[in-house]
Amino acid sequence: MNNHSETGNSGDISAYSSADTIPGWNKELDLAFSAYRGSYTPGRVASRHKTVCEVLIPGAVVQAGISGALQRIGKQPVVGDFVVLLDQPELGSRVVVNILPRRTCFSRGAAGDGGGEQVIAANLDTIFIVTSVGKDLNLRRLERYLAVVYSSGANPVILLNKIDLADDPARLVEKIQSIAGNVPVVSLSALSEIGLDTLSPYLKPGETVALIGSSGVGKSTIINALLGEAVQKTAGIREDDQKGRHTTTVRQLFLLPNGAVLIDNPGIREIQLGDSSEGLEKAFSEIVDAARDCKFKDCTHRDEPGCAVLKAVEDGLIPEERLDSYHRLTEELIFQTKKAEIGLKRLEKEKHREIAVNIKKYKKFTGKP
Ligand SMILES: Nc1nc2c(ncn2[C@@H]2O[C@H](COP(=O)(O)OP(=O)(O)OP(=O)(O)O)[C@@H](O)[C@H]2O)c(=O)[nH]1
Ligand SMILES: [Mg+2]
Ligand SMILES: [Zn+2]
Repeated sequence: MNNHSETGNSGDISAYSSADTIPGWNKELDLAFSAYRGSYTPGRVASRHKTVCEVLIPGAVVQAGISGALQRIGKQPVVGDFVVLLDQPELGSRVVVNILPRRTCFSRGAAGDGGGEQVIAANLDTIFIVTSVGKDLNLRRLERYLAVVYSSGANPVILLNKIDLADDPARLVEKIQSIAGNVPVVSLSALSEIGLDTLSPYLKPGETVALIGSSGVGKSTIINALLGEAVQKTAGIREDDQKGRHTTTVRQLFLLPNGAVLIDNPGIREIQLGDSSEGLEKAFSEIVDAARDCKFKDCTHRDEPGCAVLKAVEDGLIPEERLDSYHRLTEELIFQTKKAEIGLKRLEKEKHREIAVNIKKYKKFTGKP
């Protein structure tokens, strides 16, 4: 069915062409889509560019614009979204006219002082948080990732890549496990193809897995290894600082032969917490559990008498660095929330000003007082 492929030049397209359904499609989506008839078809966003999306439809990948109505209400289709397409054969084009309900939603706090969140991928079942042996391995950063991933609704799994470079990978896994709670930690080497099989429980047909992490940790190399072909470009680390070069620049969806979906992401420099209070609670569940026995309901676990968390630290049950981390991230979250509120207020003020100006213009135009 290769002749159905209409766009794209990347090596992954052929992988789609054998698909006769949309990977990840389920009964709920069927129900949501049943409201549409006639010239509407369902699809899944494979990659997103400024004004167009590449959309996976049964047996092909097509390009589609984004309807003006969607843009006006600020609804942005993202990679992984299941969408409703309107065929316009007379114009020879398709447009995304709606986004079907998202099962999970991975966002990050948007840059800039307006606060708010930016959804970057949708309908993910699992998120592989990828780190690698060497300088990238940082427990504090992993805690932050865990909080953000938990708040997306997807299940986190931590991947320690490049174990071919480690003397004692088991010790590193143990170190990571100490902050990961029940989150699985998988060690592997994508380059030497060690440990790739351990990922199969997360790569079931119809399941969607996204890979996130710093640039250069090997996300694209893992995708290539799992697909068994070099669909994604990968690149060397600069010798001097071990920082990656941001080789992947576009977020993109790939299909495994068994029908599982992989999403490669550009490297993340620093992940903002955004609206992750629930995620933070999950990422620090041992602190939240201990806090149930604090004397005061609003205990901040800093210096209050009868604080069960401080007691657990004293008794060596919770490492002090964990509590420090929890405090730091909680403060950051409070700061982010305040910033977002200020941003919202300012937006509202601007809107009022705009309305007042429009009323003035209208009065001038009609001559009404
Ligand atoms: N030694 C070793 N090197 C690896 C391994 N996996 C990846 N690399 C190398 O690490 C470098 C970066 O890999 P990429 O896959 O491009 O990293 P990435 O995470 O996709 O980076 P961005 O696209 O920039 O976010 C490449 O030179 C890979 O060959 C591994 O298991 N062991
Ligand atoms: Mg990459
Ligand atoms: Zn306390």
